[in-house]
Amino acid sequence: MFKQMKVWLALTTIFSLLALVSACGDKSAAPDTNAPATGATVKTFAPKGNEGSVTGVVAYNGTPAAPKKIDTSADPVCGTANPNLVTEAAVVKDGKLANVFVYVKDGTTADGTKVGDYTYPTPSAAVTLDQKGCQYVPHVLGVQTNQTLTITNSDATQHNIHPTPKVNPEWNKTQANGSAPLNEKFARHEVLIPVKCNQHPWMKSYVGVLKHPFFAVSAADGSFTIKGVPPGTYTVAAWHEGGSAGTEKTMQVTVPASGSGKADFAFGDAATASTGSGLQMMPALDVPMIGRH
Ligand SMILES: [Cu+2]
Repeated sequence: MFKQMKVWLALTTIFSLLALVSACGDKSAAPDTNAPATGATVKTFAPKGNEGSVTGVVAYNGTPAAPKKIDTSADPVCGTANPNLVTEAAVVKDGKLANVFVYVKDGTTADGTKVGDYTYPTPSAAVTLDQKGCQYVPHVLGVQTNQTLTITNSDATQHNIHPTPKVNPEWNKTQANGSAPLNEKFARHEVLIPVKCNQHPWMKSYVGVLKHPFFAVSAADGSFTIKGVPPGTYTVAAWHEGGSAGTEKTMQVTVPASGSGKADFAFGDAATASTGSGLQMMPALDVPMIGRH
């Protein structure tokens, strides 16, 4: 009698534990990569007035592949609108690289809060991605999670916008010439989402989706400024397209109160070589973006 009771108690305990484990499993599988780390106190980020910035220039060492002229004969409208359309895989001018997505990847603000443990208000202003001259303008852009991305068609032809994300839902939508803008959102952090056009195979764009507003894209002269960064020490990442998933380099940057932290990056052949041989200089880490999420 006693023995039976013991067995029953043991079984009950095992089943309770199993239930607990599976409940935890469900929780960790919840589809929200924006959630702060388990146990972290959720704080809403609010500027204190002593924010600074991360500034820098992205260089391109070596000679990039020359832009290729795009054959637009499949759609005469594109050839008329943009007869000199070229590829944008590496837009380099005077050794400086445009279209690099630079962002705060990780780090801790001066008050000891990890940047990922804050929640950030969603901006009410939309970011626009235009289709103009049968290319995406801009070529690289950033939005915050759930911020509206307005997609416009300035061309006299039809486009088909087709983001191919890994963690957000995939979709594609036809946008005829003259039709209303599309308003879309991405709910989850993802750096970066490739965007293509099913009508025009050369059209490419990349959308970085971050939960926070600390990102920028390098301009034609390679320069960028990430504004409104709270004082702290961060891992700043620079991402550039190429290969299957692009290349990302990172460096540590300290932003002083109301000041500026410097983050100069370099891509290209020579930059890759120096990354391999100059460990004592703590060069920017060259991390191939394989299996990122
Ligand atoms: Cu198109």
